[in-house]
Amino acid sequence: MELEVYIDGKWYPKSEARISVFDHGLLYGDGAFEGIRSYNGLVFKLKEHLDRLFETAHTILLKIPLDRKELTEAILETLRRNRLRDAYIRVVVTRGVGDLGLDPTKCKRATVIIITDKIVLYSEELYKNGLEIITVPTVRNFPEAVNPALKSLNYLNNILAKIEANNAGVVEALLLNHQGYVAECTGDNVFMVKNGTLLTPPVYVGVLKGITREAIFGIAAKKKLPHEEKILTRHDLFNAEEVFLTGTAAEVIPVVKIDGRTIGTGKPGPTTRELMKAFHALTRTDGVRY
Ligand code: PXG
Repeated sequence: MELEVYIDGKWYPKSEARISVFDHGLLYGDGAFEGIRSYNGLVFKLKEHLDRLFETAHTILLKIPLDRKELTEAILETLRRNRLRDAYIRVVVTRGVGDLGLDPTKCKRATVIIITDKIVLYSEELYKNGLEIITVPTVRNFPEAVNPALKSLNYLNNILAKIEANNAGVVEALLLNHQGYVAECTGDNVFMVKNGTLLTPPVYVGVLKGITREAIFGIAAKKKLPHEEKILTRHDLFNAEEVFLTGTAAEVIPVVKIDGRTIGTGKPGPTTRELMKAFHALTRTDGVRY
């Protein structure tokens, strides 16, 4: 059976799921989205993802035509219809259909799309042996322009960084902010371990407040592992004991080389491996059942 996609209250087979070419999500990248995962029939951190979606929508003055309860039910029903126990869930809310011209007041109603499918970002081999990443010339968006804390449909900043990494023969890019401090990767937050302390850049540097990032801090707190937000430079990362990335799609993945510098021993470190294990355990037990 073909997967079904939710669009504005109805479900369509994947091959017939379409929206208008006049939708401002397509014409201008005007909208918000979330990438969520379910594991073993449980949606992981659904409340946190909905909070972030509604916050992004509030900031960009986008009215989501469903309330939280209705949107939750639409997500769970899409998962049930598709009989997916382990899924990647993409919720997209666009400004909706309007005229040519970027004025959003012409868009009468936001379009709501829910896709549930699979996602694989990196090979098993990379989870085992670690990633090599590079710093790219494209810097992360200025918080005063399009704040990276928004999960908006404008991902060109991230895509340019991804292209620059691909062109250099690596699969992931490290973006610095406009002051040269470490921001994040194209769809992942960055962590490092130094003297046993877990460090990640604060959100005001210009990064997404990742939900996996928050989950990792939660696990660290439980394990009494020292952890704090700190402004970081490339020099800090190069000399870290361990570096890893976190994101809904990527989960937790070790980094063993940055800009040609070996990180730690050049192999995924014990703290990273411990956190990967604890994160997987959490995803198996914590979530909204459907
Ligand atoms: N930074 C950015 C720029 C992101 O887009 C993260 C960090 C990690 O946040 P979470 O809340 O997921 O821990 C993201 C999330 C995809 C995909 O389709 C991307 C993300 C999430 C899910 C899927 O590539 N990015």
